[in-house]
Amino acid sequence: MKARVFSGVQPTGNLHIGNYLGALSNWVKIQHSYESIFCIVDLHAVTVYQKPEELRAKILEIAALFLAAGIDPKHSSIIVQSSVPAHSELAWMLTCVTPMGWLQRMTQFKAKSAAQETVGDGLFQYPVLMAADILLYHAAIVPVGDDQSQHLELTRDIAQRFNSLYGETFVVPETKLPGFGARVMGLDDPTAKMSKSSAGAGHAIALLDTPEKIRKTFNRATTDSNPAVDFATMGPGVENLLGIYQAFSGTADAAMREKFTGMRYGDLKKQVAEMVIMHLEPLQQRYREITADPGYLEGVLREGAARVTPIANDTVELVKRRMGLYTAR
Ligand code: AQP
Repeated sequence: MKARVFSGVQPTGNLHIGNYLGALSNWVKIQHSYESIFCIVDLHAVTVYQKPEELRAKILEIAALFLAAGIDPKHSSIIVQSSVPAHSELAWMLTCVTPMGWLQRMTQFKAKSAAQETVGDGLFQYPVLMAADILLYHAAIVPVGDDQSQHLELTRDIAQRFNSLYGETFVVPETKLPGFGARVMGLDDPTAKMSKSSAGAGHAIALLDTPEKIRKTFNRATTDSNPAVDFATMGPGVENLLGIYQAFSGTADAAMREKFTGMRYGDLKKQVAEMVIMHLEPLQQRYREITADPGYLEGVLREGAARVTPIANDTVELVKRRMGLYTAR
């Protein structure tokens, strides 16, 4: 039997090349080596307020982008988190075994709560729900970007704590970071990770941006005071641009040095922009085809939920029995 993989994306903001390189493109590469479940984590999205009609549209947009990126729905299950109630059920049980101190250490909570006027309890509990998402399917591998490493470590701690309290129940999952593109930085500020919720015009390249917009955004990207690429002294902005080129093209380190050493920044930006456009154009074409048939998309999500629900329900039953909760069976 193939090991199971689980990963997810929040239906918030516009999916960008950081999400693509850190998550989606790796899912596509590994999906056939595992039994794969890819999730649109809408319950995570509502940890901060979302306009209902926008959220609903975003869920379908992200599902279409999963397919456009190359997720094969015949092999991999694409699911919306809230359509499988067991995610919420298990999250509560795991909440009860998770010390608050563990959650207080989460850097993403600190960063996200600082930006909120009112901090909902859901934002604090977010990593427990994420642990439930993964542990529900006994996923062995979780392919994510580097920003999720701390949450994955917490998932492992929660699994181990539950197992030690109630007996061997959960698989303790491994984090799988991509070789290139684990942390794509903002183009306007290369000290901060590229993020969906950073609204600045020059910050991110969205997967559905037009070629003109992509060229313009790269053209404005922050570099450093050198006139041209110098691998020994380059700043984080240039490193980020080179990293994006390398991640999209798969160029080896030596070839990167040969190609880019001494290249003026204007030319570097053009090269990176064209490489990204070349990869995104077919994805955008597939996206247009997929969204032309909303019935197909809804069918994929229904089928995904139907495929994984028995696995999820079995886990909840097992956890209830382990904890001494009432089960009819
Ligand atoms: N900049 C990034 N570089 C590499 N990987 C990234 N990921 C996110 N940003 C980068 C990876 O994309 C997957 C989905 O992310 P998410 O939507 O679940 O959550 P996020 O990390 O909170 O994404 P954003 O873009 O920062 O969104 P907002 O601004 O809404 O919080 C994850 O595997 C993540 O590692």
